[in-house]
Amino acid sequence: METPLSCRNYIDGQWLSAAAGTTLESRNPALIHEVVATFPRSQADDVDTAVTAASQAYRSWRKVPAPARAEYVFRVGELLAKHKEKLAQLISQEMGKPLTEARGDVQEGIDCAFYSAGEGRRLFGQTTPSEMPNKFAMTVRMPIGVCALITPWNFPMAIPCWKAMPALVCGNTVILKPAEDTPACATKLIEIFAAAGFPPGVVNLVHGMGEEAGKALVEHPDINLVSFTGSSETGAFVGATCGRTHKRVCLEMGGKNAQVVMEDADLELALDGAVWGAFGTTGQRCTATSRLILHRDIKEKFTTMLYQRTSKLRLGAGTDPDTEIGPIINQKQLQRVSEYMNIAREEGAKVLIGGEIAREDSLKNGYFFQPTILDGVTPEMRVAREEIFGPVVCLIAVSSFEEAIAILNDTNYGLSSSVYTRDINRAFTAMRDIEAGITYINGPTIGAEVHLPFGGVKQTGNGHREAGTTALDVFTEWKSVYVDFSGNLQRAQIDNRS
Ligand code: UN1
Repeated sequence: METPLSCRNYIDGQWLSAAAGTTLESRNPALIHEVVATFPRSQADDVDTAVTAASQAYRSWRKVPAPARAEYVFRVGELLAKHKEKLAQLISQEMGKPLTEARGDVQEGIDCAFYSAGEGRRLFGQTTPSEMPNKFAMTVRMPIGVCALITPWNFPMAIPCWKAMPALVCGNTVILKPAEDTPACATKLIEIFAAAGFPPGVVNLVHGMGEEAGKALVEHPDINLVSFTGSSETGAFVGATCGRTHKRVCLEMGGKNAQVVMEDADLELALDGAVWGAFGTTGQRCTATSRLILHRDIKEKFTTMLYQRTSKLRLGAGTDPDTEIGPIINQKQLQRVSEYMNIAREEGAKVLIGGEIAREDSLKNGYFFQPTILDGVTPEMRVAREEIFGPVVCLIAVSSFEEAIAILNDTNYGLSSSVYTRDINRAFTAMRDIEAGITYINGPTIGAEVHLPFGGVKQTGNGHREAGTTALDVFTEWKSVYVDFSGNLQRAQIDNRS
């Protein structure tokens, strides 16, 4: 076993232990005896040091021209590309996803770097006429200040990148608080930011537990914005705290995403989409397909196809190139997925395949759960309504397109959605009527690209969209500027009226 990586916080350009000297450890979810990294268990005083550094750095960083700020981010993209393979290996080891997907995670960070860097030369505002003569009117974007970025373990490279990169280009300073399960990934990522040469205090990293370091960040009076991706429970706390302390907050939380397969669909294509959407990343994406809404005319055939494909999926460590399905992230999540199986059975759903923790010799030292299909699910069952975040998909039968869309929408969440059909009218109806932030036609619910807005409606989020140009609206404030060159006092609404 290799020596565990010793991770530190990164504050004001320096790698530091927690002031109290306490540490935590992360483990390989495929081999739970293997400690991947130790990392600081930071407390409120460590958070305060980071906030002070970030506030200080903000004063000058906001004045660095945006194209120059963007060049640092571009360099991060180049370095991520250079170290892509090594980073992907680490993601597989610490988070568990298969290498191909881990490479995708890093690639999403690279894409985000190059896309965000381009914004440094845009950051467009608008000019508009003034109602008064000899007066210009325009809008400009201003940074917000010190941003706390609280990120999950499922995309340990991509999600910190899609928050930090636009935030930095917009002129903010950032403090990343990554998930406790993937501190080594966060450390390697921030080493790359450090190597890109940002001035001290512009990019900071504070490790620790959500209820300690995370909470202290959200409550800190000098944090101006919190961007959070994670569970609905924690999101509710973050949102309430930011509401009380008047911080801007961007929340991206759960999903209960559905893929509809109509009777006119290309079933092979829909099958590929369903398997990837439901079991890719072991179902641990907020965009994962957790409901398959199947038209009755094809349900039996499609279920057989899905069963056969699912039965062949290879479970294993993400670092093994043959692995298709990696482990669940930790014991708590494994327990949660198992408990949903009991709930499903009690409610009358049928476990068609899977439904158990994998006990094979090669898997028993990790948190492996068999890919699972639940049949006979009805929309009111808890398994059809609550986010499971594991390799579990529920089959729901419908008799019409209208019924399919109604059931798809019958959820408190609204992140991703998908419809497989060859009927263009149905495709456009779906686009109009589905209540979700993302709709795919003839594609799976996962796989969003960084240059389009990402986020959801209802309880998935709070109205913001990260990624795409809308990320700029998260990380900037608008200012309206009037320049009067008339040399007179011009009273709008008064002097230009008789
Ligand atoms: C997430 O699970 O929080 O669209 C993010 C996707 C990925 C991002 C998922 N690009 O599936």
